[in-house]
Amino acid sequence: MNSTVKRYPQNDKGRDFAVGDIHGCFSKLELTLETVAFSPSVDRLFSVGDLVDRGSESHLVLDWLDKPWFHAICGNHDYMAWCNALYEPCPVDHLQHGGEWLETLTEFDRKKVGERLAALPLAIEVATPLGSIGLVHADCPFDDWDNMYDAPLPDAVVNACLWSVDRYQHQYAGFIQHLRAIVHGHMTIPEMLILGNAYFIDTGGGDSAGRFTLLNLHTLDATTGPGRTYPVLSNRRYR
Ligand SMILES: [Mn+2]
Repeated sequence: MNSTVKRYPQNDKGRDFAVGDIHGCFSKLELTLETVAFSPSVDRLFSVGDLVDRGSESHLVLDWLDKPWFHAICGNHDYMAWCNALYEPCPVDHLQHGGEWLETLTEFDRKKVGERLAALPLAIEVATPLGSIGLVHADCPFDDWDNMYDAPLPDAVVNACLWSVDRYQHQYAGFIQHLRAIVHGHMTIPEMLILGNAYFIDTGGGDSAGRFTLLNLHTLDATTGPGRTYPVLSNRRYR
């Protein structure tokens, strides 16, 4: 697991957007990018992880990771997928979480997918004119972002970053210091939710029942793409 924070310098030429869990719905993501007139020559798109599983276009993930304007962190599904792809032990059964697409790949492509997803960083930090913005898939188990630079991060911290639902479930609104905002996916909700300086932006774009939210990292304004408003589910823990 690549448990590092990857840093990106400020984008002075265009806009930066973050998007929630994609889950192999890349065509729908393209339609969503059209709604903000996304310009690949100057704009950048940052994914909060869960690029693959469940959706029908997971096999396109390598094409997307090759795009120079597209940057992603590792989500719990990307983690399950690379463990499965590289025949590494995994705490959960990937096949029961939408991983059957891997079985359709050639052994060559399966290895490439595994290596590429295994290289995704656990976190990203993007410089913006008003301060740095962090991206972590599920939760940042610290009150101070600087702790993410401790190396090596304990397994419990890595697991929380990938899987935790604590901040959301407790509606914990504490601020993470040394960061303008942090962006999470993982919890699929009808509308973007802000707790302290944490922005939960997964509005189910990676599901036929939802739509993508694009968060502009310079303005922190959110734009929703085509699709329906994801329903309120009382028993859904995480995806
Ligand atoms: Mn997730």
